[in-house]
Amino acid sequence: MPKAAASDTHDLAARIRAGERRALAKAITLVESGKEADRAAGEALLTALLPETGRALRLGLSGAPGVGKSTFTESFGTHLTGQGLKVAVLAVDPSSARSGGSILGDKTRMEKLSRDPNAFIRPSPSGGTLGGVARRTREVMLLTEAAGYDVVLVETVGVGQSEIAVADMVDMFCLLLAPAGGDELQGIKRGIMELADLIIINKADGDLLPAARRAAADFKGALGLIQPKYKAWRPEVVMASSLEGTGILEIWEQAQAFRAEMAKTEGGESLRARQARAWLWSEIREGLVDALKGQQSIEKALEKAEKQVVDGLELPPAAARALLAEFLGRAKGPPRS
Ligand SMILES: Nc1nc2c(ncn2[C@@H]2O[C@H](COP(=O)(O)OP(=O)(O)OP(=O)(O)O)[C@@H](O)[C@H]2O)c(=O)[nH]1
Ligand SMILES: [Mg+2]
Repeated sequence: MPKAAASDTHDLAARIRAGERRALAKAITLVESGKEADRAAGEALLTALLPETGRALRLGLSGAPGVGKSTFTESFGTHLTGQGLKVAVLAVDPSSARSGGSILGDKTRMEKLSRDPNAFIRPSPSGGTLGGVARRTREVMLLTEAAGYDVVLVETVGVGQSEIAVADMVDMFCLLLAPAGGDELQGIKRGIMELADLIIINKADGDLLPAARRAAADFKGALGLIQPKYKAWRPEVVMASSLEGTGILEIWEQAQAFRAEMAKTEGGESLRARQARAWLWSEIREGLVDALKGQQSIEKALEKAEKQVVDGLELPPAAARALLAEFLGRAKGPPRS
């Protein structure tokens, strides 16, 4: 690295460690940038900050549109800053459907938190692949940790793959549900319930309270049928009202109990180790796919394979195997002398 760039990195890292918001925002812009030079600078910065990362409690929050994620974040986040904690809120949303309106919506739903000096809210960059958005969110999470944030809340809309990506990068994954039981319960995919370390039935207030109680009982029953993710942790169902602030304390207690329990698991892989491993593999997968798509010599073969499988002339596994063999053969290049 050139000397000037190295000293820039050094300065920026120092300002981030000091908790300077502007420095943090600048660093985030760097890691989110698509430019090669910025990417290199962002990586150098993250490497410099690595010793200061990993201390926050990383919480994932997922739920269907309108279930109350932003309202919950406002309520939960202000509870935490009220205790003197610093809270960062990040979003993973690869759909890019998050329009300007929705971000404005968040601003009004998180009115107090967005003005709180101990809170830092960062909407997800729109567009890009899930892998790309998730990578940036991981890096942004590390930056906020280095800047001294105690709790990082990673929010994702509960549709599809983004939940798995978020569950992979956080310590505790919370699923937010609206009061409903029976039929609705069937609509929640089992795989998503299996990811949950805590289920929160939001909107447990007013007319919705009886339905929330029924939903809580239904989900407790459903959880009993699921293979637990960890030996040491049994997911609970908690009722909450983000509007009235009920249940918030209990959820925070659950999060702390989870953290304490996970810290004791001897012999087992730590949460941080698991997250680092998951990140490595996600980078390997993304990198391979990017390299494959980026190789011009293989473009024709890719097109042909797609057509063959779409037309039902070839089995996808066979086509994929042939493509990979060709790709890996070329990637190896001519034998070195
Ligand atoms: N009664 C009641 N309504 C709530 C509660 N939490 C949220 N709401 C309402 O539910 C609606 C959606 O809330 P949001 O916080 O925007 O939901 P969201 O999950 O962030 O929605 P998206 O960002 O669009 O996915 C709003 O009208 C809220 O006022 C609650 O605890 N009780
Ligand atoms: Mg929202």
